Amino acid sequence: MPDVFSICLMCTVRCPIRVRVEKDDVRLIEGNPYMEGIEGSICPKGAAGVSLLGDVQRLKNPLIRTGPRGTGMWREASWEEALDYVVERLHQIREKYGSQSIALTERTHLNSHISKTFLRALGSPNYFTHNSCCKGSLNTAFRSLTGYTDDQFGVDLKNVRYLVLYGRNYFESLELKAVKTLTRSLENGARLVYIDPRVSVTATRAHRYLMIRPGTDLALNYALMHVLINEGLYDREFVERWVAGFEALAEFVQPYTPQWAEQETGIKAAEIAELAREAAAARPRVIFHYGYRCAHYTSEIYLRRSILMLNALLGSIECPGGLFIKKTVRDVGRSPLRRLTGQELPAVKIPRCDGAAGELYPVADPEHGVVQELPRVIKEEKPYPVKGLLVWRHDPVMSIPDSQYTKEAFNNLDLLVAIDIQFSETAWLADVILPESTYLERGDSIQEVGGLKPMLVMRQPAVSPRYNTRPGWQIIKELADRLGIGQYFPYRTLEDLWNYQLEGTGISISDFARCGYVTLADQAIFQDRKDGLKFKTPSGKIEFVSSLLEKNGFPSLPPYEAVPPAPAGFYRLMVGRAAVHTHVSTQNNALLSEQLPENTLWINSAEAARLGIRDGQMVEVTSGCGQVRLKAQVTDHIHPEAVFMLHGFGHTVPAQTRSYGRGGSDAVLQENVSDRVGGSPALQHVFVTVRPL
Ligand SMILES: Nc1nc2c(c(=O)[nH]1)N[C@H]1C(S)=C(S)[C@@H](COP(=O)(O)OP(=O)(O)OC[C@H]3O[C@@H](n4cnc5c(=O)[nH]c(N)nc54)[C@H](O)[C@@H]3O)O[C@H]1N2
Ligand SMILES: Nc1nc2c(c(=O)[nH]1)N[C@H]1C(S)=C(S)[C@@H](COP(=O)(O)OP(=O)(O)OC[C@H]3O[C@@H](n4cnc5c(=O)[nH]c(N)nc54)[C@H](O)[C@@H]3O)O[C@H]1N2
Ligand code: SF4
Ligand SMILES: [Mo]
Repeated sequence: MPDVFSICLMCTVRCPIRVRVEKDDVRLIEGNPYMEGIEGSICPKGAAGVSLLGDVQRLKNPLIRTGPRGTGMWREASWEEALDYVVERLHQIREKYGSQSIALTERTHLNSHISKTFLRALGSPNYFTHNSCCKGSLNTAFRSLTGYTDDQFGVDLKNVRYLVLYGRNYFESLELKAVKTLTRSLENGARLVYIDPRVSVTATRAHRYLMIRPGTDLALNYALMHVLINEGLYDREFVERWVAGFEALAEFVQPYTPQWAEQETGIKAAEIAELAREAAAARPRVIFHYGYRCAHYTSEIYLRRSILMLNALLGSIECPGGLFIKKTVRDVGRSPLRRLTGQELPAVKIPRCDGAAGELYPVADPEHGVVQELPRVIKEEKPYPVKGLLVWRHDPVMSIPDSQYTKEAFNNLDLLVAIDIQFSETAWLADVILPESTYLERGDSIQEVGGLKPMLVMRQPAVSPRYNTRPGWQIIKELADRLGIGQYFPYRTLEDLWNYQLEGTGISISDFARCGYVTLADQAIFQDRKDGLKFKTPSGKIEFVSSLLEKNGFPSLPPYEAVPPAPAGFYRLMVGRAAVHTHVSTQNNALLSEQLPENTLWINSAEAARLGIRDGQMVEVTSGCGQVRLKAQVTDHIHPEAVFMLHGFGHTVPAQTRSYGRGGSDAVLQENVSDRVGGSPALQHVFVTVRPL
């Protein structure tokens, strides 16, 4: 059986895999057995990748819409016709409204340097990724403190002794390597603290579980800092050398005693103090995990900053068992992979339409944009019209709060193009669908993986495309050729693309043959904590008082403000993920839909009894934006102020029969309200009522 080493794409974690192939068919997908930390393991979603290939409900040909949006009236078209159609419309839009009226949004992927180049070459600043909806405020928090983005940092779970997770539900919201490493560390005596208003699977693995009142983690953190500072438990040496603004923090946290935080969080003052002391005893091999999402309120930036500041106070930065700055190809003295974005491209002078790095979101990352602003821009045509939208591996209708609004906004587009592998909610509204080959049928740009030991990993096609589909990098190239910007895409084949990337690195395609990746260091690389740490802030230190924030008019340490309490009769809506599904994209997978066909509404037993709701009964959940119906899951394992549902269900595309109408969508209920500093939508800002049916 020939083996093909590649990279999984059933979610975005991109685990290295080995695909066992027989007669151009996939027999088995397993984790790459050679890769340290993976050793052959795969998660349920990764294994279910086999069912993508032969799925009769996948996209098989380019499609052009023939009826009103959303009615499912399509005709099949040849690639030539579909691409010509898109290009003709793009020309019309550019002529009428200017280049800036074309936007592209995608879930960042290995070919993002290609899509970015495409937009730049077209003359539009409006390139977006999903990032703001995932961890935009975390990104801003990192930049405000260290000058690095969150992507440039990692956590050393292998050597950690004390790990604190704020709703970072590792054992369900999976990263395979992390789960395996963490499991081993726990077996070897590491302690786990888990904080969540809901008992997730990770909570059941914790040594200390804290059922915190929803949205109050920041109060807990200020009290933890209070104890660490007032009891002199912090790492004085590290703080003196590497922190700017410690005195300001020390003064700032004085009112925030554990007794004060008990009122806010519902966690006993004594337990808060104990947590601080335990963590300090394990320093520097302590991680307060900065997570991805957790609370998602309008003040999220300050929660993320507080978590990072706790690590800095304990000196758990750039050391074994702590946070580390990811090392790149440059750190091992090699040239980085070439990217198309490295070419001389036309300068784009028009400001972004979403206000990232502008007036609306002065410190949000313009490299990713604030994608949840896009529906408003499209609908209101302010600051200018955006009339053409390309969506590549992204489903904004389900991944941006307030689906109804997003759908209405998309009605105002002259051209909506979806590049997907199946009918997403967004594709269903598109004018043209360009079907991409699945990750098992295509290769992509080589991935540079930063870490303690940097490496390069390759996605290679395992089998030939089953239908009339193409890789995304080819689709963009063909559009570019037709638009007269083909010179910025100097490749024809996958090998051309790989060779372009590898030029000057001293590595060749054949180096990937043995196991699909190339390691660039034998030993973990750390910077010198005594004198050699390289923070990219103006002070060269971790900035508790942040130049980035202050110069843009935002305070570094604003007084604590509680999240708005739920009005009587309302609940806070919390959301999260399950181990067997990826966001909004696997609910129609033939294997995974059997494992978990629908979501439920978790509701506290006492509240359910008050409302007359039985376990398993259908309920109606209503917010100011919309309404969904799903089954109740009555449980003691959730805080009485909140209800919870899994994200990703409640699909409305009839052609996707396994997910159609199953469960409810959180995005229908959520309001599109953002953290104006950090740039993320406050997904859990919304309150809902629940009624038995
Ligand atoms: N299986 C699977 N794994 C995935 C993904 C996937 O789709 N499926 N996606 C990947 C991606 S892109 C991401 S961003 C990560 C997400 O990884 P996580 O951030 O771990 O993911 P969520 O599942 O969103 O979990 C959020 C948790 O926060 C809790 N929570 C809600 N409100 C509060 C609060 O006020 N305080 C605290 N402390 N907790 C709160 C919720 O109850 C929930 O358990 O997962 C990654 N891994
Ligand atoms: N309401 C709400 N919104 C959220 C979240 C939430 O919990 N609730 N979570 C946020 C988070 S953490 C994240 S990371 C984002 C994720 O947001 P999205 O990126 O929108 O979600 P995904 O499910 O990862 O996939 C999006 C699309 O990619 C398509 N796709 C899968 N594989 C391929 C491929 O090989 N090629 C192409 N072209 N397309 C492919 C899928 O069919 C799907 O339509 O959503 C964010 N938005
Ligand atoms: S976590 Fe699972 S689905 Fe995600 S990349 Fe890894 S194996 Fe694939
Ligand atoms: Mo995410």
